[in-house]
Amino acid sequence: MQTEPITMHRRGEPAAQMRDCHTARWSVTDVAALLDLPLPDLLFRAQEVHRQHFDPTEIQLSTLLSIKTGGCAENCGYCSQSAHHDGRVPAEPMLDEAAVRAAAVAAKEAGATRFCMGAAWRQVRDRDLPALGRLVETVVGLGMESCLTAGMLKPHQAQVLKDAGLDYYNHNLDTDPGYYGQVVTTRSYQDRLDTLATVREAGLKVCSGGILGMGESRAQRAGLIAELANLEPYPESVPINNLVAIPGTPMEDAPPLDPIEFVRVVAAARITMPKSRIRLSAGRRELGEGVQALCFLAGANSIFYGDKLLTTGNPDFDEDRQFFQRLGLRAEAAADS
Ligand code: SAM
Ligand code: DTB
Ligand code: SF4
Repeated sequence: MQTEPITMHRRGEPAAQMRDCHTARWSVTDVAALLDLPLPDLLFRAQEVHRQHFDPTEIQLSTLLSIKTGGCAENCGYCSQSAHHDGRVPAEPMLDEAAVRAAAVAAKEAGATRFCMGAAWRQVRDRDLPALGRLVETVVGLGMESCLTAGMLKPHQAQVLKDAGLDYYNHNLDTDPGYYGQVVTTRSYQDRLDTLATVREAGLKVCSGGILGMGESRAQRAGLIAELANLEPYPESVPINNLVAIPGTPMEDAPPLDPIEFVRVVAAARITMPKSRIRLSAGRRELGEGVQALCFLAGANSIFYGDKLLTTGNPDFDEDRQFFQRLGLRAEAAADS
């Protein structure tokens, strides 16, 4: 019996035009073709997909807290927390439970539904697990979704966090595999993929995205989106960061990305990962309100909410509430409200 190669078709589109690999759901060429579309066509396609799966007026709000700042052993070229860079922030001890609870309560009162905790570690150590578990329980006990980003994870560690009630683990692919070596050399792309697989196997939801504006090409931006979209299954949450060029880091002089290019990548993320929360993450201030509004039209439906990210600034609660009011957007309701 003659069998045809297994090729997944998107409705109404000849497979040959859309895919140059039989197993990948999105080839880099597919994604590059999206990025090359005239902007009105790209936004129209993104909006069609967005409206099939979401109310386009509803935005999910995540608040971020750095629970362990600075002193990181990795050399990520964009990061103020790497011990390798002149522009490093001072290393601080891990926050205690009371401080984390207070920040989470304030975030919940301001309307955030997810609380994300970040630690400047290359990897989680077993001796930190009990404290991390208690912080997760604190956040979950407040009726918020919990997210942690703390570097590489081993399977038994992912299981402890899952058992503590953790909902999401954030671990970004950051860029195209072929550009990764220009960004960080103390770990490999495969290390990142392995941790994402570990997170998935433990039954945690995956939050993974990247950074735009690190000097990568459009083809490499397409490569990042294809990598994320071809994860099986693709991440539930996709943060798209606009590089914050921090003085004293190797990327301090990176030329700002054309903001329209940022909008295009958001649209491509929406089209290729239709059911994900696509989050406007670092560097929103630098994008400005007009570009952020275009991103919401391109399918972004989540933000980091609160005046600080990990070490850099972000619009404050009031500023974003007023911005949403002007746009006719509303915050996702909390599960228990
Ligand atoms: N150490 C953990 C790790 O690397 O997975 C968690 C914290 S790390 C700061 C989380 C993410 O923040 C990075 O993967 C990167 O995508 C993003 N990020 C860090 N510094 C940034 C910057 N200056 N501009 C934009 N995004 C940044
Ligand atoms: C993500 O993708 N972006 C957030 C969160 N996940 C951990 C972090 C952004 C950090 C921006 C630079 C800083 O504040 O140091
Ligand atoms: Fe460390 Fe994460 Fe910063 Fe890299 S991005 S230097 S792993 S804190």
